[in-house]
Amino acid sequence: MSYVDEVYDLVVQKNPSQPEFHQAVKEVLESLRVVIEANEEKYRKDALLERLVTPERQILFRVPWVDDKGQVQVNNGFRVQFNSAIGPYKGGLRLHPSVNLGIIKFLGFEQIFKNSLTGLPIGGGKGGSDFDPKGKSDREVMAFCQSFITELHKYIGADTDVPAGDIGTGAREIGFMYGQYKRLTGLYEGVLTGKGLSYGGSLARTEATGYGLLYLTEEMLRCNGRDIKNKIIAVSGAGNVAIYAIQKAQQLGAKPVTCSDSTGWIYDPAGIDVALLKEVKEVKRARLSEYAAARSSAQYHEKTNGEHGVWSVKCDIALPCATQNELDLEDAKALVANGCFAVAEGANMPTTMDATEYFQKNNVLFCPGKASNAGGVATSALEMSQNSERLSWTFKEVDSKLKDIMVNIFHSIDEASRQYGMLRNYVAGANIAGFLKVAEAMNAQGIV
Ligand code: NDP
Ligand code: 2IT
Repeated sequence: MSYVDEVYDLVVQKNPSQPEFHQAVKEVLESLRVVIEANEEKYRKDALLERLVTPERQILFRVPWVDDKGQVQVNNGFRVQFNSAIGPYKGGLRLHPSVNLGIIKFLGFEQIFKNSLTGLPIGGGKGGSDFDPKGKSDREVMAFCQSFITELHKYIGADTDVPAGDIGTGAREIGFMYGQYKRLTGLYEGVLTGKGLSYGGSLARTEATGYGLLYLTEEMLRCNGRDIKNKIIAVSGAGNVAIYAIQKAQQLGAKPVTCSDSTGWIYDPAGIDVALLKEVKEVKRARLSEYAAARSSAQYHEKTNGEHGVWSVKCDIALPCATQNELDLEDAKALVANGCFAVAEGANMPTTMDATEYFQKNNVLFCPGKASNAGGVATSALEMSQNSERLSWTFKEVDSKLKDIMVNIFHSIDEASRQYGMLRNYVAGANIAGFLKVAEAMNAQGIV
């Protein structure tokens, strides 16, 4: 059996009931097959792949907090410090009832390669909890965040592990966590990113993932003889990534016509009204039905299982920006039949493996999240730099660095796909380019 297959089997055996983690590992290992098989003996002797798929450290903890009725609640807390070969662990904290160890491990594993692609010195990590911030009062969210950090603060720090936002963790949650970290340690340091601008946050971090997604998409299209102007875009999600993806798409002259949340989706043929969307989701934290109620051009559809949702709309480009495995083979078929020619992932692993293969077979330009959504973590790394030098850069400065990083990422994945004879396979290009740097660093640092 080949080394790649052996290691994949081992991952399935040693990590039962973690299908998302298996899926993320499978996708990466399949891409690496050509690289590993060219030098199989050395990789096997060094157990490089076994070390790559095994987190350096996993921290699992209890998070007790008191709700507004005086009832004690208990959640599970997680931080997976996956790989520190190229820098301190870096990655977000997800707060969502679906969070379990397998989800955090898939996200942490993806983060290793994503962070490597940014060209910045950051290792891979991820964390979170099965706490659901939806419907909780600000005081309850604060109580949870303080309890979460009371335990986690022992394991993080500006030079060791720097968490940030993800699903359910935005500026409010980062603020509560930062305050508690500072209180416990007495340190005013860049231990979290995505901070508010008044206490060490970076301009453009809020916008970074969505903007970065569009910078990369624009470059991918340009290099394939296409133009983003006037293109119809289907976007899923209505959170941090989706909102700023929609905003930048409009600035680049395209027309996003959809968005979605966990309860339903919007088709707005006149183009999404970003100010209204922000009001509904960022300010009121309400459902998308309120968007439709305030805008006559918009149609609201309740979420129903088995229907294609936003992927049923005729579009040129699809940007999945909500969650993992939200775009399956049937959705991919509907998109291709409707003329969609490019897909770039804003979320982490939103496209199932068979849907990805279907896009590739049908010559749809497909960019995986670890490349196309890397703008968020890249700008987090820029926030770390600003915190270290105790300075803050202008919006223009950060945004222009972000754009350069995204354009460079596209070229490095394109180059890797060519070098290994898989032209336009950006999945393979991203996995290989991300892996080579991490493998070299691991190799140089010996057996650790
Ligand atoms: P938010 O919490 O801001 O928004 C998430 C959006 O997706 C919400 O509209 C939410 O609906 C919807 N959603 C979440 N889970 C589900 C689900 N199970 N079914 C249907 N809809 C769902 O998160 P982000 O925008 O930050 O994150 C979105 C994706 O992007 C995630 O995959 C995340 O890992 C990834 N990502 C985020 C980065 C960042 O900087 N924030 C960076 C790189 C990737 P509702 O409004 O009802 O909650
Ligand atoms: O998935 C991701 O890259 C993020 N949620 C952002 C992580 C970060 O450290 O900014």
